[in-house]
Amino acid sequence: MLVADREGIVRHIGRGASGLSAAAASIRELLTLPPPTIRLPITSLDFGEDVPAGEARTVTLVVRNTGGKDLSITNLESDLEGVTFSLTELTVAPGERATVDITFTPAKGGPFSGTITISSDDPENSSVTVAISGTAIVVSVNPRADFDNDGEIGFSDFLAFAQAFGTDNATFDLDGNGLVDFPDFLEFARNFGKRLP
Ligand SMILES: [Ca+2]
Ligand SMILES: [Ca+2]
Repeated sequence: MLVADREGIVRHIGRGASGLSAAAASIRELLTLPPPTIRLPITSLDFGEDVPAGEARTVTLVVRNTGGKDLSITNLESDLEGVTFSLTELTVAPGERATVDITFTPAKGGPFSGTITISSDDPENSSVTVAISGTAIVVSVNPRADFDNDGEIGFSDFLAFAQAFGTDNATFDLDGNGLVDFPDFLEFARNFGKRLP
């Protein structure tokens, strides 16, 4: 009695009754689909060195199933406060991959790091981790560019600025050189779209 797998590798050689049951066991083993296997192409995610504090940034995590049965991901969580996931439960078919968007909103400036823990029904790796890191920056806003004082440097401010362009109106002369000119426009443009803290 000889049992070989699909690649032709001999899995069992035996004779007699005891050899038969051993052969049956090795055939059963070959016919059984391998369990789900979680694979992460990368084990660390970088959010970048320029995440504005208070603003959300999203990176994408790829999860593969290299096993023979459906992989059930039962939870994703992070020890870093402010991390959210596009989904925390999903099923990945054998040989397939899935993506999860991971969003982080830093509360303040400075480097940050943490860990994402993924729980699944992979019998060998029921819990795998991904390191996350990055640096948040505090974007400075010039409050003087909010000409109409509504808390936001927006289009209404731009209209007011455009009207004052070329004059000596001190309110719009952001660099204080005595004229509302192009450097003031550059400073205004840098602040455009931002809100005052
Ligand atoms: Ca405004
Ligand atoms: Ca000026």
